[in-house]
Amino acid sequence: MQPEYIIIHQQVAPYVAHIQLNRPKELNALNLQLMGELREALKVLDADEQVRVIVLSGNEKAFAAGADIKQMADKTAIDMFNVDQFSTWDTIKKTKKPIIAAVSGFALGGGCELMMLCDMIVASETARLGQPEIKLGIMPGAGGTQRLTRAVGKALAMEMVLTGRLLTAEEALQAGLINRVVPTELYLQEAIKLAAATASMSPVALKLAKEAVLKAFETSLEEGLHFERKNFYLLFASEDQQEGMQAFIEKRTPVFKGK
Ligand code: DAK
Repeated sequence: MQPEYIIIHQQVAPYVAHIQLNRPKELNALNLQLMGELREALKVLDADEQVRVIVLSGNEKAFAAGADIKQMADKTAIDMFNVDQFSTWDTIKKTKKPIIAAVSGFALGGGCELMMLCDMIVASETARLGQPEIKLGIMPGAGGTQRLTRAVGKALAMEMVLTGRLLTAEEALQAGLINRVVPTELYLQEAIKLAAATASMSPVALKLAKEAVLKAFETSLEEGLHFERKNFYLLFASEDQQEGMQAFIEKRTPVFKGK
């Protein structure tokens, strides 16, 4: 069945797919259906050999203005527990291929958390990022207190989470939350360019390298280094390692197969 709230663009560059959140009237508020469609699309693209990197965007006005407040407003704790949205978020988190967020306009609450689940972030100069849940009498629930704090440090994370203050794109860049800020008319193009450069690498090395970087947030240095070493050795079992090194020696561009 065709998804209603997302659009999937295949091969926007070699080996790059683009998922666009598409609930523009509601500023891409993340209702359950949209999140389910996103989860399923990512599962399919993660298994597709023609895709090595995924770009995730909204539109110029909004990446996503958060979880759908109207859908949540009358829910009880048990309703929330029974719906178990976390399994959807966990599935998204488990995507092995790199995801690059192309962010313009609002990325708020769950939208900011979704952005932070991505591996690199290209923002337009009009982007406004933050965790305004406190203004609704709640707090971030999908990683906002943890990933934001790890990215920007305690002082700024506390200010954002406790007062709901939004960051400009430039502030987010200075704080280390995002990779780059570009003029609004270029944000998607630049994200696709970054995705294409990434997709020209060995897909098997990309997945193992992504896994190792993410491990840094979950382990001690010693365990992380041990994990890195295992993934490093594993790549020497790949054809792509032989191709990459041979191509260097022969002064040509490598042709990676993901094997
Ligand atoms: N939910 C539902 N509708 C939203 C929305 C949202 N988050 N954000 C905007 N809209 C709707 C507006 O209601 C309006 O609809 P109509 O009134 O036209 O029907 C339409 O989008 C356009 O919005 P505005 O008229 O408000 O547009 P403005 O340009 O004036 O303002 C704004 C833009 C982004 C400043 C404003 O819309 C706003 O403050 N929006 C709410 C931002 C927010 O508070 N976000 C955090 C939501 S709480 C979880 C995972 C995650 C979460 C929870 C649980 N689990 C895994 C369990 C996350 C929670 C959140 O994100």
